This record gives sequence, structure tokens and C-alpha cells, in this order.
Amino acid sequence: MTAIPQERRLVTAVPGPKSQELQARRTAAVAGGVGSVLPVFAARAGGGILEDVDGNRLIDFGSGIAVTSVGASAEAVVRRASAQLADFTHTCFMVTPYEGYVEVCERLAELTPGDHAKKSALFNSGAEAVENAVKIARSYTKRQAVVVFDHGYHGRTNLTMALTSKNMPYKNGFGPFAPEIYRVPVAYGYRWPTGPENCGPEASAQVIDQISKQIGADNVAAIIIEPLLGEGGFIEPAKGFLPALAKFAKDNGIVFVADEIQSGFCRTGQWFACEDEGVVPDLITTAKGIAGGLPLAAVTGRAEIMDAAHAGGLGGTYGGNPVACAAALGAIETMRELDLVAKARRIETVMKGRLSALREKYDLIGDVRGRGAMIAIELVKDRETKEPAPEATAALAKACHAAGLLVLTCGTYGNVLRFLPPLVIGEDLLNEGLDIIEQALATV
Ligand code: PLZ
Repeated sequence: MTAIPQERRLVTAVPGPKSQELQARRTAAVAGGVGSVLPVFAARAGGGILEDVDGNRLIDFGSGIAVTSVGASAEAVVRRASAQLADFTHTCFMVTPYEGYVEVCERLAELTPGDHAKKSALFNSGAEAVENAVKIARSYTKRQAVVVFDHGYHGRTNLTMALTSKNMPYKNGFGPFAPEIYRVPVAYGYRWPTGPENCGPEASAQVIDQISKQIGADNVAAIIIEPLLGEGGFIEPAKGFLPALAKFAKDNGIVFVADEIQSGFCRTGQWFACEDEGVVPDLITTAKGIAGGLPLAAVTGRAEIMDAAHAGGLGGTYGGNPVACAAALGAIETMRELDLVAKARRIETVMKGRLSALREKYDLIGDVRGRGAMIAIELVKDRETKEPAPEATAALAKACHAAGLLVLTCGTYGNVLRFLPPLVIGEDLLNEGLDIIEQALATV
């Protein structure tokens, strides 16, 4: 499927001399506010491998933050996007429409949860999709308040910064933020004071009480939640939490929005993470995995809600760009043909098996969690107090990088090591990556 040999190979230090040279040019020309996890400059990527300009081949456990689920050069994505590129690059859907946009919306209606009538609107980035979900929900409900959660992440634009929980690095110094945003607790089982068994019912009761008493359910336009929280630490809301919120939203005329930008498109071993507890959101935001690496995002939902905004009220010059739509159709075709839902489940079995065994061995690993190919370990200094271990997490990531394994960290406390391999990664590479994590653990 890809020309790049599916083998780890280190020919220089990581980063190597060519990457270091480029990094010096980058430091002089690129704004300091834009960071990089690992200053290794990419030359090509595909399957489970990222090759750098020095010829090193790294095992990819990041997928460009959960984007290249079908690989970074998937055949169907490249073929369809190239063909579209040759036909036309852009017309602007708001000026003269084209079929690819409509076809992506048709696929979204089929693939997202629920068998009600659905419509979609396409955008360029995840943040833009979330912003538009808020516009649509406010327009439909004629209400203003928006409820979001501790540890939630929704983007870096002004409204989505307000929706995002963590100050550093996302918000600090960038205010003032948009009003009418209310934050409530999330069902974080591992850190729930009375234990994970009680977390779902207690957290949902607390949230419902807080919304009712502090905001008033009748004032709430939308409840927005990631069904499996991403940047906040790969937190799976405890069982019962999401269904209870969805029911509360339904009973009170609130639009329930699932932000599946990170968790969607086969990533968690289901097409969408909210399927796990049979939750059918009113609106769902998608991006990342949808288009095999090209910038595309969507809001999909109940036709009557999606149609609430006046004509001309939603859009943008590039939203649903034809090349990105062609890529999305190629990515979706690949997910179906290769059964990437099943692949993600297999990745979970392999990863959780080995990581749980490591948890037995190392007290540093407080929790192993996640679903499908969205798996993480939370690192703690002490299993009793659960004091976060961000330094050890950073050291572990660094050791993995040096050994040729690209891993990412996350979490409000910076103490979560997360694994997001492309779903097409070979099992030998997956195991080799886990070997590297095991060796790195022995050194920190
Ligand atoms: N909603 C659930 O995960 C993007 C961004 C990390 P954009 N997450 C990775 C960073 O440091 O910027 C994300 C997400 C969820 C929204 C977004 C925003 O998507 O495409 O980055 O705008």
C-alpha cells in the first residue's frame, strides 16, 4: 500500500543533523508560539512509519494527533485527491457547488449514530466545526448558555478557547473569552473521590444539579462533550454519565453535542465513541480522521436542528474544499474496505494486554485506559495519593523519541502518555513500539 518500508531504522541521533539545520531556520522564521512535540522534520510517511529528512524511520504512535488513521499516504486518499486536484482546486461551495461536498454529507448521514433524518455542513478545522455547532444550537433553541466539562478540549479560536478547560498553554494571556460558557465536572473514574464504581451516577447527578441551580435548564442551548476526552487525558466518562446527560438534554430541549473530532472515524473501535453506550447525539462534530490528513471538518445532526440557521448564516471560503472532500471519500472507503473498526479493536487488545502487565510491574503507571487505538497510561508518583508525575511522563516520552518511537503526552496535569497509532499499523511495529515503551519505563 505504501512505498515506505514498514521498519524502524535509526541512522543518526534523533533529531539528526538535517533536522537540526531545518530547526535553526524554523526558529528564525516561524513564530515561537507554534510548538512541536519532536523537532524531527518529516520527509515522507505512510502505514505506521514516519521517515525524517536524515533517513531515520520512526514508529508512529501519534498519527499527527489522531488524523492519519488510514496512514499518511493511503492509496485511495492520494488517488482521489490527486484526481480532484487535476480537475479543479476550488470554486467555493457558496458560489458554485460540486458533488464531492454532497457525497461527504451523505456518507456522514449514513455513518453517524441514529437513523433520524440528518444533514451536515463542512468546515476546515475542528475548532471551526465546534464554533458552528454552537451557532446552530443557539439558532435552533433561541437560548445562549453552553455547558462544557472539566478537562474538555475544543480548540484555539476565541469561542473554543472559552470552551476549553486548560489554561496553559491554550488560554493564558489570550482573553477576554466569550461569555455564556459554563463548566461542570466530568465523570473521571480514576480520580473520583468515592471510586470509579460510584462515579457515573454521582457525577451526572452533580452536573444536572449544577445546571439546574446555577444556569437554569431553560437557558441552555447546548451541552458539549467529548465522548472520550482527548487532550484532557484520554478520560473515558464513567458508565452511565453520557446516557444520563443525553436524557437530561432531551427532557429539557437542550441540544446534546458530541465532539468526536479526536475520537471519531473508527479510532475507538467503533465508528464513533458515543456508540459505546448507545448515545445518539443531536449534533456531532468531526474532523481529524475524516479526510486522511487533509483539512476537513463537519457538523452533522438532526435535519431540523441543522436547518435552523438562516440561509447564508453558515459557511466560509474554503469549507468543504473539493480536494479535502475527495480525500475524505478515499479515507472512508479505506476504513470500510480494511475494516478499520476491527483493526482498532485488535490494537486495543494488544496494547491493553501489554500495558496492563507493565502496570503490575511499575507503580508509576496508575491507570491504563482508553478504547481502540486511543489508549493511554496515567503516571503517578504514588498510587495512594495519585499525585501526578509530569516529569516522569516527559522523560518517558523523550526516551521513546530517542529510540525511534513517536509518542505524545496529554492530560490536565501533563502526566498522561497517549498512543494513537494509525489504524493500519502492522502488528509487528505495534509490538516493537510497546517494547520501546517497556525499555523506556525501565530507565525512568
Ligand atoms: N475538539 C476533541 O481533539 C483538536 C489539538 C492540539 P482543530 N485536538 C488537537 C493542539 O495543541 O492544538 C481538537 C479535539 C477536539 C476540537 C479540536 C480542535 O480541532 O482541527 O485543531 O481546530
